[in-house]
Amino acid sequence: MTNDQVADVLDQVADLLEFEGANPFRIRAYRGGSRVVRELTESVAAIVADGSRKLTDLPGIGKDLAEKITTLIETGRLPFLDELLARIPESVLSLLRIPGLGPKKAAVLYRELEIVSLEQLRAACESGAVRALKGFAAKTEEAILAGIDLAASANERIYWSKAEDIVNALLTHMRSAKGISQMEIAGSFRRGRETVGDLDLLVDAENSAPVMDRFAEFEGIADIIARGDTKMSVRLKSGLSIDLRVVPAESFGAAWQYFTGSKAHNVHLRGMAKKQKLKINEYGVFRDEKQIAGTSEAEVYAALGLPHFPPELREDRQEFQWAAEGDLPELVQLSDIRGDLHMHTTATDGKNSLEEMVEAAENRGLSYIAITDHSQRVTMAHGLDPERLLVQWNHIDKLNKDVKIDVLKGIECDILEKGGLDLPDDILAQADYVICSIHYGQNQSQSQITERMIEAIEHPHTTAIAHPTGRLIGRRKPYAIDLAAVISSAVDHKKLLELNANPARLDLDDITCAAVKAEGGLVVISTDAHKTTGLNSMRYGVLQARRAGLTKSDVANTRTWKQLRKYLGRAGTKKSGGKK
Ligand code: DGT
Ligand code: CA
Ligand code: CA
Ligand code: ZN
Repeated sequence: MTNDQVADVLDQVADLLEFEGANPFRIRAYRGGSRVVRELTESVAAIVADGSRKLTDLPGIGKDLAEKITTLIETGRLPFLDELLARIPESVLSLLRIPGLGPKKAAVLYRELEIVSLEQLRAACESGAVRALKGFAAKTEEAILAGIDLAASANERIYWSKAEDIVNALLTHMRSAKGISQMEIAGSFRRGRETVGDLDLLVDAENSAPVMDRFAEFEGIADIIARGDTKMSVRLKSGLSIDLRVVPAESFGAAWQYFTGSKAHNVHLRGMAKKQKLKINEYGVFRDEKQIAGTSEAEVYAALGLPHFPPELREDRQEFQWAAEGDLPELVQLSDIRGDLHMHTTATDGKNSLEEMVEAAENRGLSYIAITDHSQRVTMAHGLDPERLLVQWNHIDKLNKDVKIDVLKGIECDILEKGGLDLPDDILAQADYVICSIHYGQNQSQSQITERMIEAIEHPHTTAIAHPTGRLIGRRKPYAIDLAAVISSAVDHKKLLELNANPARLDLDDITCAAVKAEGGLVVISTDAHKTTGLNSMRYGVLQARRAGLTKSDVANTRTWKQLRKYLGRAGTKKSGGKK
């Protein structure tokens, strides 16, 4: 459990206590404890695990709090929190998190107006019932309404990978509907955005009624928001909405183009059409009133003299300029990927053994992988010290004699809080592949973090930087870091910057990957797999790379290991360097 996770639980307890009107000292103790844990530069779990140390030695952590934190870390649960949660209606919890409200005010609303949900709260604000309460004003109402919108939009978006599961189920479900000639997903999902707000399904059918009837039967629908002749919207129990549009064949391409977006791309397109005295909308491309294109997307773009843009590029970033120059990049594909250079085993926090990971990689057609378990500093993951690391490398040397793929001796070496790498140079010198990453001291200043990172990049044994910003999409902001400086240093020293393909990370993001390319650097797409199935995440990374406009040559691991090793200027060891 990370310090942030522990702190989040303590904050939640404080919120709930405050909601219940508990003793202010008690509330303050939890809030104080949360702050201490969050700002701690070492892992609180490590302190708990270390028998010679006591949590009560930390400032602001008393005996009661120390016990609670220990229980939480050792069992992953806090019974005291469960008790609080059992006493409070679940929907009230969403009220506590609204910016501008807070637990105290939420408690008043609950007591005085019996408000337990966001919908009730919105209605109460709009009716003026809230401002009539003591301690509330018209301004508070406004702030709460703004907060509701913010909270709603913050929770709405889901990871692309999650959306994909729903898309697959949806398409399977819809295939048995009567009279569907074509069916496609549009919107942000098709563009491969890292998160998806809602799904947009497009169907070509002459008769919309049977299509909509079938749509209404999709499993997990909570309510039907709207149903018209050609358009229908539903909301799933999970909160995700799906928009369905039924269009005729002669407009299918135009509609697919229009509803794929992005909006910015479409706006640009409309402007270009206007200049050519054409009109473009979801029904087609028109000269005067005559439709000149619409059945296929390619035809729609061609009517405007444009190439058939890959959906991932349709963000009105560089695609129109590329098209004008006749120089649309040929985007990297999953089948271009030859190796995966970041993964874990049971030696640290992975769930599968070295042999299992190797076999899984072979089954996926990879020709090389790097085993990169955590280094010693990452105590919670049971990180490797030099002795255990050398045992693993010895094991890899032996294994390499029996397997077809190249298994590289790697390490995910922690960049220490005070700067410097977590393992001695003479050990790192024996590695085929060294990725460095920051796990601790994420709250340091931008200059501190950037300095640590650049020092790691400059280290002669470093090959790549893993998840360079530390963000977790929708959950944890990137740490403060000067990415331009990091990119320029990586390019200067011929070091790779990772695009971590874990769908919750996708770190670096598309815009930063494009910046790496622009500076002449190489991105390495890695899964950071913690189990064999984690290797399947490569495609999320490839999708993100495509959004960045990366081609095969911009991605390090489309090369053979021999080519890449040469680029990196790394000596090949006899067993893992020389085969291919
Ligand atoms: P999302 O759902 O927030 O992840 O993002 P999108 O891009 O899927 O947005 P959505 O579902 O609101 O609309 C789907 C597409 O429909 C959008 O990408 C472009 C098109 N579209 C929607 N509204 C407009 C509009 O007002 N103007 C234009 N030109 N296109 C629009
Ligand atoms: Ca959408
Ligand atoms: Ca939509
Ligand atoms: Zn890792």
